[in-house]
Amino acid sequence: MKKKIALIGGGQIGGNLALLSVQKSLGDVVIFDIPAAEGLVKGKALDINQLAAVDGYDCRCMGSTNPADLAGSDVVIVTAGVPRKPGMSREDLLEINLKIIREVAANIQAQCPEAFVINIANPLDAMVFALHKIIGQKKQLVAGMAGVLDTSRFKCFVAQALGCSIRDIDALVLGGHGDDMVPLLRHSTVGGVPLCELLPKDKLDAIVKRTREGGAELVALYKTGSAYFGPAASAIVMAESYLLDRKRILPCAALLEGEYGISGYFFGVPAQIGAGGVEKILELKLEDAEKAELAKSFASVKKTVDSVQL
Ligand code: A3D
Repeated sequence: MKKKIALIGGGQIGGNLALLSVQKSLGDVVIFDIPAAEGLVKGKALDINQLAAVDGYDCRCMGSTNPADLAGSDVVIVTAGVPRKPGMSREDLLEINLKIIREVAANIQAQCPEAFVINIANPLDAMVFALHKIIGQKKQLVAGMAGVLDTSRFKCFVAQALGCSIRDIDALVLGGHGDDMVPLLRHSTVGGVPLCELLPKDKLDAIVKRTREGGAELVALYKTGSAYFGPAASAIVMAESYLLDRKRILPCAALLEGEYGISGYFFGVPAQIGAGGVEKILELKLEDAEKAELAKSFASVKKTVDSVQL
């Protein structure tokens, strides 16, 4: 039987999620949004169904504003919320997006409480925390997408600096989805060669800075919103690993219970995603300086999460 993918929020990222889900034959798609956006999501679904004939995709898309259409979903990807505008921090979205997330969580709880939920809405680490708390699912079934995108941005800048194929870069960005995320230079390699041997320190520092500010760079260019192609592709990799039981190790925001010395918070760590959801969290042996960077990132996440009133 075909799988069912619910996209809660049918805006910029939601539309791209729908397209990628159909193109990768992951399952049938429901793009769900508020009544004011009914035409938008019905239009996107119709447009994608018409495109399906061109390349012969077998998955179908529907646009809906009826929560009952979420029932039976295997995966839910949440983008419902407001994106940043130039000059805003992700934390500036907390109050407005928290209101939306409460409604989203209630719909998931009522319609598809067994689904694997991937959150993209910002501020990422606080919204995924709120979703998990309200829905009350087991921790394996909720994750936040940020690390795949942040790592992809890092790899993009390394490939540009070296003029090499992005495929040969192995890297990892951990921590919160904020300006103090932690690209792990010591663990990054290019074709097996340590990255730190290939670029001088000033170039590496510039890549780390640009990665940390990668979201803001796009907000400044787009002016009316934030990135959408990269975030959609990154969440689809997580959904695919769950639906196909790929057991890929992907950096994502998972609920920690003692790993990395953190308990009770979602935080970006390498996690194995398979049919059981977040099946395993991998712990890296970090040096003192890396631990200090991760602690700084966690302090920012904790501050935002602790201000969440549910
Ligand atoms: P946008 O194009 O505005 O789409 C958001 C959609 O959510 C709109 O169509 C809204 O109508 C819809 N929506 C609002 N309230 C509800 C509700 N209660 N139920 C269902 N749908 C609702 O934004 P976008 O797609 O560009 O971004 C979505 C979110 O992703 C924002 O919070 C961004 O900040 C965030 N984002 C995160 C990343 C990460 O890497 C984590 C990257 C880029 C954007």
